Amino acid sequence: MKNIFIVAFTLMIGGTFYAQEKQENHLWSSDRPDGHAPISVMGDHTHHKNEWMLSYRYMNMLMKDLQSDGEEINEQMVFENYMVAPKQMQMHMHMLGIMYAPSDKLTLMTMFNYLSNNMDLTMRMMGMDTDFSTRSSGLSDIKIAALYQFFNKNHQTFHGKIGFSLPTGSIETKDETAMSEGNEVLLPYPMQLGSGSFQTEIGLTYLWQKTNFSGGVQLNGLINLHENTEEYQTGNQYLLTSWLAYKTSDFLSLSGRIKAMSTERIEGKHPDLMPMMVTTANTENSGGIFVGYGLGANVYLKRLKGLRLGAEINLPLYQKLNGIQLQQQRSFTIGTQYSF
Ligand SMILES: [Cu+2]
Repeated sequence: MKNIFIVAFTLMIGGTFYAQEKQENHLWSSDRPDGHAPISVMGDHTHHKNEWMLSYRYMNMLMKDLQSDGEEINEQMVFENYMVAPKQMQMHMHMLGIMYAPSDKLTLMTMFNYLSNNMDLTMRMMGMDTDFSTRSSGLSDIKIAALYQFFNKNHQTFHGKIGFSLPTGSIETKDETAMSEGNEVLLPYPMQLGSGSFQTEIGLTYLWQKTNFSGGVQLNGLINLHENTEEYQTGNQYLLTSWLAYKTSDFLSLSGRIKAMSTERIEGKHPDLMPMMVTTANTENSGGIFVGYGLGANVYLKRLKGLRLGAEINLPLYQKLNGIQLQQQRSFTIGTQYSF
């Protein structure tokens, strides 16, 4: 009789452990190279209680070749209505991120971005072309956010994001232009470092895992809460992205991603910017739809306490931009993440 009790008790304890282990085995886990999304995706994962993460990313984006409402055009057509045509723009961004989880459900994050922009333009006056460049650099808008995990079971997890973007980036950046006769003048909208407005960011992320594959879907909205001090507000932005990753080993995964982004036009106008001067100073030429794809790789060095390296290249598939704008070409992101 005593033995039966011991056997039953052992089975019960064993069963409980088994059930617990089984449940743990069914959790979605970040403990693999594809446990983080491709490096260009933000707020894709949550952390365990008391875990910190530091991250650094560098992004480089090139914009080149003009289009007008989806149709490719040349400079000649720009000069019919404007004095200056943009030729190309390069954006470099350094992103420093901090994440901390006060609980398994809640993760807090903040991100500091340092931006530097470079635009090459051509001025046509009385049939004479003059090429020139403008530059801007500095701190961009600081972002803070909270991620809340709604569930984690069956190798799937789902979390929401609510965040704010603080108007720390300058909207008064100046530089010399071909027309400014040596004076520094206000640069057009795309060369400014911030939005000038408090913005709210709302996002939803769904993640799933199989033995060698994983993937995710993220929906994000960035919404301006008010007009800035210069009587305009940048366009609200909506992003939908989905990725698939293949885990080649315990330390390397490869990923493919699609991304669709819709940006609204700038509302209002800065009183000091003259829309006839250059296409980028006219708010009609802002916002649009961009669809692209990304190819990436994640490296996970578990022996170095979970140090990660990631790289992703993004290329356009389709873009229909409002008015006359430079088209987005390739962009490239590399980064590292360290959890402790
Ligand atoms: Cu993290």
